[in-house]
Amino acid sequence: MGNAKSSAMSKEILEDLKLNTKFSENELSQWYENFQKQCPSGRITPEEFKKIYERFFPECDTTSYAQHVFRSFDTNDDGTLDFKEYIIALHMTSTGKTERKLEWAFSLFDVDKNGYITKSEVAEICQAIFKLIPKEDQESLPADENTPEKRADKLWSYFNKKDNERLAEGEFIQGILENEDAIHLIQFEHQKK
Ligand SMILES: [Ca+2]
Ligand SMILES: [Ca+2]
Repeated sequence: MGNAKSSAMSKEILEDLKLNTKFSENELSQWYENFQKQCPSGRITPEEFKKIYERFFPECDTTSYAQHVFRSFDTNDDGTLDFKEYIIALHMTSTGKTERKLEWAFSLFDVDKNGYITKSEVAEICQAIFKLIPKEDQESLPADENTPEKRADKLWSYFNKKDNERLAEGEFIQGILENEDAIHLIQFEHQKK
């Protein structure tokens, strides 16, 4: 215990991550080292995860967004993030591939994890995203996007669904890809034009 060897990443996980992400063995080893340092237990709890978001958004209420992101990363539903879930998540959210990002966005919006997105789930995530937009930026948002409700309505309108219908993953991804304006509504970054 306590020596460098015992904290090395298992070969299995390493091979699996090399296969499933674009990261090199070197990158993965380095992240693993950092992960171990920041998180000696090897698992990130929802509370620790929330603190990471607080560091990035010190002036915003990150609670609900962090909870939703945590849920979308916790693929085995055990209430913690292990290194593999953490790296896969990092891969999905940092990759240049829009399609992978949208797959992740789908899981973010699918609050109850039943494989479909409803309008109320869209409204819930829009609420959480809106809390990450700094107050001064909120004021300069377009009139049809300057409340969480309006954003949810606008986003939902891109999918050509009735309010009581639901969206499958393919429909969600297609709807976002076909509407240039839709992608910024599922992100918290304020698009300056
Ligand atoms: Ca987990
Ligand atoms: Ca759902």
